[in-house]
Amino acid sequence: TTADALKREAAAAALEMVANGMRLGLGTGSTASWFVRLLAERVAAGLEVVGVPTSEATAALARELGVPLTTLDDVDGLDLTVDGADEFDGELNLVKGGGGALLREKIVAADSARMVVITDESKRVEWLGAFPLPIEVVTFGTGATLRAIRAAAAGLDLSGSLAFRMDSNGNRRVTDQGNWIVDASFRQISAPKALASALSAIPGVVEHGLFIDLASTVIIAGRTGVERIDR
Ligand code: DER
Repeated sequence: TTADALKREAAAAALEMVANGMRLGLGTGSTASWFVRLLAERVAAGLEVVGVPTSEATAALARELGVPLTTLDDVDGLDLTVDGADEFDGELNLVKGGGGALLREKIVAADSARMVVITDESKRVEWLGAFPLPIEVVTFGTGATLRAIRAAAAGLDLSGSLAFRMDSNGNRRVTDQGNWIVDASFRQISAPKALASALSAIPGVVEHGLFIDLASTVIIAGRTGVERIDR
């Protein structure tokens, strides 16, 4: 499908930024999976890289395809993380977490010299927030955590419904790290930095999907070609 072709094109453009010997962060989601697949072809042809996966799903795909894996304990930081996004704005701030991997994705991205985000036009927004904001919460005391999220949002003139992410069995989705995810439908986040700080200050919030000042490049695959925006 065209959507798939656009994901593959964005992934291919990111692959051009990979040099021999690089230590890579491997993102999560359908676009990042294309990057892992194309990277695996280059590894099979002799490219020497190691990758830190941002989810068990990406780890399994990388292992299946023969991409050598390592951990953030075994390397002294990463050269480049390639990952997808659910939204990006004009300052290259992101909403991520649609695939439920936002905690490991942010840890890996933050330990990388550069973060390249591979997207298509559907992810470009003027204001973040049309995509419900994923917030990872510990499973203890979620009533208090949700009250605190509502209060923090209200303090920023935001309101919206909060819903636990559910799995296919109708249970609360459990992340790779054993936490739950609350999706917050804020609709339009006019002050993403302020919301990010307010959410991070809440005791039961482990992480949230606002990636502020982390992306160094966004690659956008469109019908007229591939656009690259550097921050
Ligand atoms: O969950 C995530 O953060 C993913 O990277 C998501 O934001 C993008 O997934 P997609 O490439 O399947 O749209």
